[in-house]
Amino acid sequence: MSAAAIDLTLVIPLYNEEESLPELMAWIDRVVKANHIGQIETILIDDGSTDGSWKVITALRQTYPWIKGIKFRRNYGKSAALHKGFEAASGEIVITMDADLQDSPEEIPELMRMIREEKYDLVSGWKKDRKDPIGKTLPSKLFNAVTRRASGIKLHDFNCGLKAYRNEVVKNIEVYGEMHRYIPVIAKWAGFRNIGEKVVKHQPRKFGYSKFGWERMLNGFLDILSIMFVGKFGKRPMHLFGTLGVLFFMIGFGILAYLSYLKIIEDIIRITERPVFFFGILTLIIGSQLFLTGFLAEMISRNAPNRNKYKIGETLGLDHEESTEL
Ligand SMILES: Nc1nc2c(ncn2[C@@H]2O[C@H](COP(=O)(O)OP(=O)(O)O)[C@@H](O)[C@H]2O)c(=O)[nH]1
Ligand SMILES: [Mg+2]
Repeated sequence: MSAAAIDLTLVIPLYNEEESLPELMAWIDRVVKANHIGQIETILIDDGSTDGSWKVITALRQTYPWIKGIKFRRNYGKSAALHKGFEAASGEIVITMDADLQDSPEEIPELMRMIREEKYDLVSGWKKDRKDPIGKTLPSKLFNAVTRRASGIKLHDFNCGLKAYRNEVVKNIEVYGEMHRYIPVIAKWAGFRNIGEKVVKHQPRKFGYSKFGWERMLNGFLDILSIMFVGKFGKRPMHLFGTLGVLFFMIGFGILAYLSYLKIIEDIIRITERPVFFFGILTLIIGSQLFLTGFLAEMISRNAPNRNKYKIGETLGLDHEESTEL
């Protein structure tokens, strides 16, 4: 690698963290020097802070030339900030961390070693001894259990802000909405299956206040449905909707055929007063709707610009276009 190449990119999304930033940058600087980490860049993404965070960042850049910044005009959320940071990151290894001093920069050297030597695509931090109120840790336990089941990835702490990646990984995943919680799941769907975990130290929040509460958590639950759906059926929606549609249609058809038989052959009247009559009609309609939905989704996905873009890790003697579709 040439002398100018960047060894490490730190991506730090933040929202109203003016008090923490000077201390965090000084801490990073100490760790980088003490461990001979080499060339670094730190991309601070100020997500529409209403305090003096951006001013602090601008001032800190005078002391630490390795600081880079992106400022959003308004608050878009942590996922959007990570996405922009990932896009800009040019380091061989990319590490994300929170700006609030709860994640310790001391973990950086070991995380880098795990990516380089143990060849992980992604290493996720695990705040085993988490220094947060029970109102946060309990929902988080539940969330992690659900995500573990749904994704089949054996991580204890999916949403840890401290994570390390090979550069290629961050260029091939797309996070939006509240999907930063599921980055290991998104990475797995993108073909990066070598996912590791490291127990990391966690500090109680020193300045400011936590910005993540219940409402953000709820949106997160819907996002995993999208991820699982897009990952599994994004390129073949008819397999899901069509199957369900046919199933429902057959149930409805069966019920109505039976009722018709009773009416015509056995001459039983008042079949329309039976609850099962309405159930039959309902499932028949739902079935055909699902089928049509699948059909439309199939038509759309066939015509979408990314219909034939797949993730290509490597080619010989050929260029290939990078695709970042989910
Ligand atoms: N970009 C961005 N970062 C945020 C936002 N809310 C919180 N953060 C950052 O995400 C990290 C974790 O947030 P925090 O409030 O400490 O959540 P907690 O650790 O789960 O209590 C911190 O660095 C915050 O500054 C947001 O809306 N946008
Ligand atoms: Mg925090």
